[in-house]
Amino acid sequence: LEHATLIGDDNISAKNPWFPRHASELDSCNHLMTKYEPDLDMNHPGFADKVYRERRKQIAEIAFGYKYGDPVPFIPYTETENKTWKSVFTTVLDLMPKHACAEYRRVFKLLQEEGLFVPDKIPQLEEMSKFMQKHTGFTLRPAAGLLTARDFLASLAFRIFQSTQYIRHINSPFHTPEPDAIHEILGHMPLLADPSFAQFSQEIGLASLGASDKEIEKLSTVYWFTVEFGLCKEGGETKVYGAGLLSAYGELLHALSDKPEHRPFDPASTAVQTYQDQEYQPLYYVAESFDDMKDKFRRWVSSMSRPFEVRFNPHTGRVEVLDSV
Ligand code: TIH
Ligand code: FE2
Repeated sequence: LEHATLIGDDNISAKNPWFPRHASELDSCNHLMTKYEPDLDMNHPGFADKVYRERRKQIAEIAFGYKYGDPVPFIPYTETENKTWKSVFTTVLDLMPKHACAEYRRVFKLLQEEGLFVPDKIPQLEEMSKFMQKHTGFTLRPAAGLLTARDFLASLAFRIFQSTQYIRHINSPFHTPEPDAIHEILGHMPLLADPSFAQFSQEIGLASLGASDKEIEKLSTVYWFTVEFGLCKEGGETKVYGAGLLSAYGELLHALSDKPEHRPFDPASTAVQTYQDQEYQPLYYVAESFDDMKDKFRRWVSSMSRPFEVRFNPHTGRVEVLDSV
């Protein structure tokens, strides 16, 4: 790499594909996967609720209008939405001390001390963004729904997390088939404010830039089994760090029970494991620790076939592309 040359952002080609080189270019990385939206998914708890669907749409519109550099727009959440938050928040409060990993517990406490995590009020994304920025440099931009894996992972390379802003349906507070702000805030954000976990997240993002469709599929599968549904060891016990478990207590208890299978995290095999995303998982991967998970992930990523290397320059906020041939 010492003699590698820097590739400019012109001359887009197979060897030099387009991908965002700066966070401002994420303005064009907001393509949606619509299959789990309440308008289309008959199993969505809001499918038959016109008022809910209108509200969800109204909040999603805000994300479409968002541009890099804007503060995340303030949402005056309704009484119903705050009630939904309260039921999820209080169950997390109950279960977290025993079942969540130490890193999550540590940041959760900070969020309580700062008055961001309280039972009666959904925190605003802009306040959460500022909190995370202070700890790891991660910031938020609003997303209108479930994004394509390529667009979602690309943002992580810049330490940006694309977050939904609408709230799940009141009738189904403990599990939702699509991400919502409660999942993002309670599940993802505490760990994005942990330095080691933030690093891991950014590395998945960097590995995704300019990757082939097949590799994106593998990376998003690794993301699924770690960031979303990962378990880890802690002093002889198994704890939860996956956001999809931390925001859905039914699945959290299922994951830690003896019903599903537990396997040691191993990126090469985890990356090709099929999964389904509508019901509880039948299989979870257990990491030894965040450090061990990062080591294994790095070794596996270096075996991926990109004809260039990327690195994030924190001074300019740009991703630099190096010709590695
Ligand atoms: N099932 C999670 C919840 O109810 O909070 C949300 C999701 C996680 C991953 C995909 S959807
Ligand atoms: Fe998620």
